[in-house]
Amino acid sequence: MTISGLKLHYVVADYGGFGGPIRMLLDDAGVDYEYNYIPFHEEFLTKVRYQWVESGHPFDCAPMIELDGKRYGASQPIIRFLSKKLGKYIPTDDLDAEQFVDATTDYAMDWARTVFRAKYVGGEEGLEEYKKTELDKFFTRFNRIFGVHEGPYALGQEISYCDFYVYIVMSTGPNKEFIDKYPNMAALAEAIRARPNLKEALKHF
Ligand SMILES: N[C@@H](CCC(=O)N[C@@H](CS)C(=O)NCC(=O)O)C(=O)O
Repeated sequence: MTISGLKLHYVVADYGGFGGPIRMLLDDAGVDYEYNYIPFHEEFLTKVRYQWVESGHPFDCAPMIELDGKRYGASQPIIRFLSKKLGKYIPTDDLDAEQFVDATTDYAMDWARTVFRAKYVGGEEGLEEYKKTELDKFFTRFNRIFGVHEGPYALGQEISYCDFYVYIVMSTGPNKEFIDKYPNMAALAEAIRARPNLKEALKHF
């Protein structure tokens, strides 16, 4: 199925955060969409989220998408919904593989929250502490997860939506300079960087 007239609302100007994987997937699939960047503190927290709720959308966090006159909330549910619509990026006839993709994404969100907290709450000190106590734990975990199937992607030769989450989190903050120390992560980075439709997106990392 093709997708047209999609609007994505999110609070980070580029490809970071929980909206980034959705953007990468849409770019990769060659889907045209409108990206509505909403400055978080100035507009989203003070105004926009209340407008959404007042107009009947019960999920007051970003990202949110609008498609065919309807609104859908939450990063992972949105990306699964889009993958199913596209018939790509999610296994359709293999529940075990689907669970693997889902679990990989869930663990990537744990990693994302940890690194975001270190960066935005802990500042320089938080990042130093993160590098000492958490960075290797997460990289080692993901290097193991990506060793299950014969890569470069989590499921092997075929890309799935979890690869976008993992690529973004491993490129965030201090993580980026450590990618090459973990061979399966380096292979994922190389494969993602070689995808022609991602050229523009990758300029932001
Ligand atoms: N479960 C949601 C949560 C997303 C989320 O926390 N978004 C942040 C912006 S990155 C937000 O809207 N925060 C406002 C709040 O937590 O009240 C998802 O995964 O999309």
